[in-house]
Amino acid sequence: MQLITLEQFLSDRQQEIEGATGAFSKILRDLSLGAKLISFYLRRAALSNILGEIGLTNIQGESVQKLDHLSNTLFRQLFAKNPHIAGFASEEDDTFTPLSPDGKYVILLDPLDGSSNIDVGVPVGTIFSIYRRRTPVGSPCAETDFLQGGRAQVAAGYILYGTSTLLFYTTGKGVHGFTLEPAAGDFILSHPDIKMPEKSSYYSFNDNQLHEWHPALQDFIKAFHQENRQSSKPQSLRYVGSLVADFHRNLLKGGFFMYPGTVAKPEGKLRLLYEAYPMAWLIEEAGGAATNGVQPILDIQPTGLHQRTALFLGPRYFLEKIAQAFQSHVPVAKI
Ligand code: AFP
Repeated sequence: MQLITLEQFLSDRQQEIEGATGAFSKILRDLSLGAKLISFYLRRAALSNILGEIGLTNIQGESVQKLDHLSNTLFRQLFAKNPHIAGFASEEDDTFTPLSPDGKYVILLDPLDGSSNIDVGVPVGTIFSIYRRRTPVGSPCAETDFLQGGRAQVAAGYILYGTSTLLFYTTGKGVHGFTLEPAAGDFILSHPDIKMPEKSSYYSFNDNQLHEWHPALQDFIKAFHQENRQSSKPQSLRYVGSLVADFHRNLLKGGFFMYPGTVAKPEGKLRLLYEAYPMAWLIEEAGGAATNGVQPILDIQPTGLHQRTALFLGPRYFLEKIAQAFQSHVPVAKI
């Protein structure tokens, strides 16, 4: 097996990004360093007294775990030293942090996604997305640099802290995956240019609010279960509750994930900028699709740093069926 490190891969592919000067590679290097450190902390978390809550609530109204705080602080410190990064926005912070005025890029991060799983040793992840800034280099960055829309991403990816530590990313030229070789301390190319299987093996969603979903989706899921039960190769339910883990499994094995909204709260739970945009780009690059039920996620215009969206990720044909179900549904009041 030919060993290609992330470092090597990045330097070979630097020209993929128009006008790249090595700045982008340096940002991915920071992300991979953060990943190695978080992976190390997670493995000995119970022994280092860093499990549990910190006693604060974040902008999302969720209680902050010690490891959420540690990961957010660690990445912020790494990015603050990188002259190429003009600003940083995190799911954990109320607003963005301006960094180097001379930086060309801004970075958005969900530093530890699935953190309610940390205390029970279930995989968690980091999700990132990188944009070229819109405001002039040499000035402090502004909120508009972070609200560019999913199609303006120049790189997006995730780190999965599971049985192995994996880093998957795209720059719009396929999805490439690397596995941390702990002895060498390097990420090694393990999944070049992966494509999502067209056929689903799994379906993943939390149905505790099923009775509050849009009636079209309730009907669709009922029909799906019926069809699935009659199939000679039925799909199985797999739901971890960490988006990175659920996404990663479905990407490699084929599957469909959804976190819909309810009639009362159609925007659901997941965050457009920190979770939906990066995962949407990755899945499109791997041959799948991402919508909010009807509209491609990457076409949604952002209005705020902490905006939420319903999220459906899976094979293209399946998401088309869901969109049709929503579009052809006759509201009860109109019958
Ligand atoms: P936490 O970071 O609060 O654990 O939330 C994780 C998450 O944002 C995403 O990773 C999961 O897919 C989703 O929420 C799980 O939400 P439910 O617990 O409501 O199913």
